Amino acid sequence: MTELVDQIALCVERGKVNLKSPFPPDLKGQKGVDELTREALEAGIKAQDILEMGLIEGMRKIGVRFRADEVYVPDVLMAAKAMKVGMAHIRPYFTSGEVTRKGLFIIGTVAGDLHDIGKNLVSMVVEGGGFEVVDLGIDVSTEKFIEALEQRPGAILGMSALLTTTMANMGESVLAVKARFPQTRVVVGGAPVTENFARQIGADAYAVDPQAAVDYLNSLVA
Ligand code: B1M
Repeated sequence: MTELVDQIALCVERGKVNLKSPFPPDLKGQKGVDELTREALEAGIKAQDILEMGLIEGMRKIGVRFRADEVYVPDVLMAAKAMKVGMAHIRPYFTSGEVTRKGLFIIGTVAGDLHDIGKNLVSMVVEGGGFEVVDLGIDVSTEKFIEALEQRPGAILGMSALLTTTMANMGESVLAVKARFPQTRVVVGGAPVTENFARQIGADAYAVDPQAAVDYLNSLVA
């Protein structure tokens, strides 16, 4: 069993989607996450174990390697694609309650800001980390963040900003969210954002990269 689950983790990390996928070239002609996840379920391995020790573990590894500059954005995108294919097989077990997610994460790029490449990476890696993710997209107003939290109380909130000009909007949104939902945890990130700035605007955490966001979320649900 461990071997099959380890193989799933490796295929997620390497972005090997299925037998037919030509990427990565050195795994051409080999099974990918699609076939291996199906086989693991058929072999009676618990969906929760496949999720945690296979799919999530693979995404964790790629997140750590991305942080270390050993891999780049396309590698994370391929890993997320492979993860998604595996998740499609696990999804029915969420519905039945046999598999549970760690928590709910709402994320958006703040008002006035259209940059979404980094935010999308965070979304994917957090989902790969075992959380349900609601992505509000770009140019998200304070009202939209608040509305999303009203609909999903208990969610953890993430905000991304890429412009020095929109960092101010991030500050306003955090302030308003905290006034309305003092118990909501807010994590912020994006190229111009710093630990110091996060503290100044009253955010609960600063994440330098997607894996740091996952680490923070894990610390909240541990
Ligand atoms: Co814009 N842009 N851009 N841009 N753009 C930057 C950010 C800029 C630094 C370029 C420059 O001048 N050197 C500059 C900002 C300068 C500043 O504010 N000091 C800039 C500017 C000025 C602008 C415009 C104003 C240009 C203009 O129109 N005159 C304009 C603004 C539009 C707007 O938002 N209102 C604009 C527009 C655009 C495009 C639309 C063309 C395009 C965005 C496309 C898209 O996102 N779909 C774009 C791009 C691509 C860039 C650069 C080149 C690349 C950004 C990127 O995607 N990086 C950027 C210059 C650069 O960074 N080299 C630039 C890759 C991505 C993986 O990294 O987003 O940092 P990043 O995300 C990282 C981390 O920051 C972190 O994790 C990610 C992975 O490690 N992270 C989080 C991000 N969010 C997080 C949230 C978390 C945790 C971690 O928790 C919640």
